[in-house]
Amino acid sequence: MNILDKINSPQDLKKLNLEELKELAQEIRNFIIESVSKTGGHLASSLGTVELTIALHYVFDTPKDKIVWDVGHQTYAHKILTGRKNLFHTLRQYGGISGFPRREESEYDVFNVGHASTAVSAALGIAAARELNNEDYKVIAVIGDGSLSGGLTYEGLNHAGHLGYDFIVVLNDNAMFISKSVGAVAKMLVKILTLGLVKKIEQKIDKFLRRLKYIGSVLLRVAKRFKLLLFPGMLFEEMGFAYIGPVDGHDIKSLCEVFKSVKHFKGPVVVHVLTKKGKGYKPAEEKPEKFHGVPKFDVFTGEIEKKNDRLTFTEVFSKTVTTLAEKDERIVGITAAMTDGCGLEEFAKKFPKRFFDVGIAEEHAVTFAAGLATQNYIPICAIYSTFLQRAFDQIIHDVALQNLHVVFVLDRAGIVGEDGPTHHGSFDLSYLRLIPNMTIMVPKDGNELKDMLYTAIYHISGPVAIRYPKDFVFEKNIDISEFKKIEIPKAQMVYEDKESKIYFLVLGPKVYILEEILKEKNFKFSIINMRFLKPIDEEVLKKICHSNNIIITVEENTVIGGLFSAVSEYVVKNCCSVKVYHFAFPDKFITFGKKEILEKQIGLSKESFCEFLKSVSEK
Ligand SMILES: Cc1ncc(C[n+]2csc(CCOP(=O)(O)OP(=O)(O)O)c2C)c(N)n1
Repeated sequence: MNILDKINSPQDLKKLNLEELKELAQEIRNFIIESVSKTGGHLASSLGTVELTIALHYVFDTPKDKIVWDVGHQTYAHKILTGRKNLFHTLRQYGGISGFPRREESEYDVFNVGHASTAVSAALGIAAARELNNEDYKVIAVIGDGSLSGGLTYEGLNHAGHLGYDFIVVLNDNAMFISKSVGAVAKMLVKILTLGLVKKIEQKIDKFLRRLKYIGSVLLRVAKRFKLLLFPGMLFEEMGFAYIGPVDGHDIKSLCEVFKSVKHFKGPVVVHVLTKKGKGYKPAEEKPEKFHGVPKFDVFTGEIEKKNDRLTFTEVFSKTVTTLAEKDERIVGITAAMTDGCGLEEFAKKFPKRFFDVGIAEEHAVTFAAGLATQNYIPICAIYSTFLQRAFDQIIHDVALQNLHVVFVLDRAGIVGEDGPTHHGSFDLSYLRLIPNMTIMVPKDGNELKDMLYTAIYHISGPVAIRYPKDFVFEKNIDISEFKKIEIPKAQMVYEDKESKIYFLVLGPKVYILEEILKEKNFKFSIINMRFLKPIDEEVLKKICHSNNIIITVEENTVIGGLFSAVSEYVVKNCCSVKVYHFAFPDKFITFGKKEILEKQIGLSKESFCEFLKSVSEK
């Protein structure tokens, strides 16, 4: 029997000696690699935190002591140690366990997460509740260096320093976000490790430790033993934190000793831990960005399952923006730590000066784009639908209010599948439609995306958004050298059946599912590709919104505030007597799992369309 077989909770962990803990780390690592190779998942970050997770659960008294993870993509070892080992093969699968911490899943999951930079604020809220209740437990926020590029983390650190509660922040520094890290703080973390700075810092230690009295002498002993630095200066000290580190994040002994000593520390403290992304699995160590979020792969060769060779919307955007930027120096590309995911890798290579990865800082990305737009640049702000939620006020206050020409490109709009509710792009049509001056376009395929980007850059003057799903485009090949202006806000009659009263008004690629139904089944209806949500094509609505017609809106967005709302508003405003039905996401958070399964579950599949058509045809 191996050690992992005997571990069902952190209590079992506490019975092990150091050698057994080391052995356990290896077993957990193998277990994660083996399992994720079959399910896909966030491998590299989770491999980097195996020893850190073991040490935290070994030293602290969880779940009484509370560990709050940032992003949550690095928590596989945490899941395995906290009673979910036997369910781990269901990771990210419909009905299985989530790829992120979820309070519904375990008492050890203290705070639900998926977006970055929330841990310090959430953990501080928990610490404040502890103080108000006169309770006694530890609160530990585990943040990545990536999280330090997001403003929310500083808001939390600043407040924590002010409150002065006992509060531990573990900074898991692997010198990477998804790909290489960006920003001044990231550079500072690297500098901390260089000798010149170390020397200066050491001179400050005495003064610092004198202030800490008894705890100071304990920390000094630990520091000497593990060759750690203790220094009060720099960023964290200014914010009211004590700092300890850097600690080797793969040395369980050091980690346990350091955590044992900070456990008794009074006030806020940062423990700086150095880890390697992908640790212990060579292919992931060598290509951590490829194994950040990875599909199935071959454990022995490290070969990642190939997607088929169809083009994705992301790839079409990537080629289009690069082609247009070749001819126009005003075009700049902006991303918030998602260069690859958003399709800006090639742009970054070709136009390094006109490319800006701002870190995990969506609010900054948008206001930064607004600043560029005031100086007649044309910023292409490429941010996933779910992450742009962060920058709602910046879109209103900094862009739309001044009617600035910023082009928002929202990838992953709609259901994303296995990452689940924190990552589905369910809301952008709603949160963008309510903003004055905004134009919103939704392409049904790659050619339309290409022409929409061209139209957004050259034929629209205020803020404009183009949104598309994580999916393949309909076409096999696309000629990216020719561009057509799309008339604003003209919808496209894809198929008209003059004998039918049924009109599908569609935003996005579901046009093709309806075309398939027309070809394969014996239903009669018309399909209109709306293209624009805002402004909406009132001409087309005027033509079809009258008695006896049946209008059905189709959109990959929550039912509140998108196309169904826009058409309903038109119908009420113009006193049209017409029936309007909708296919959209329900007003609920949608779980995780394969996209096809989720779309069936929420009634956005081919079968659901057919069932509906059958029911209205029978009437
Ligand atoms: C608000 C937000 N923007 C973007 C992302 C996408 N994202 C997931 S993990 C990650 C990198 C996080 O870096 P770090 O915390 O250092 O962890 P690492 O991946 O290096 O282990 C990013 C940008 C996100 N989760 N949340």
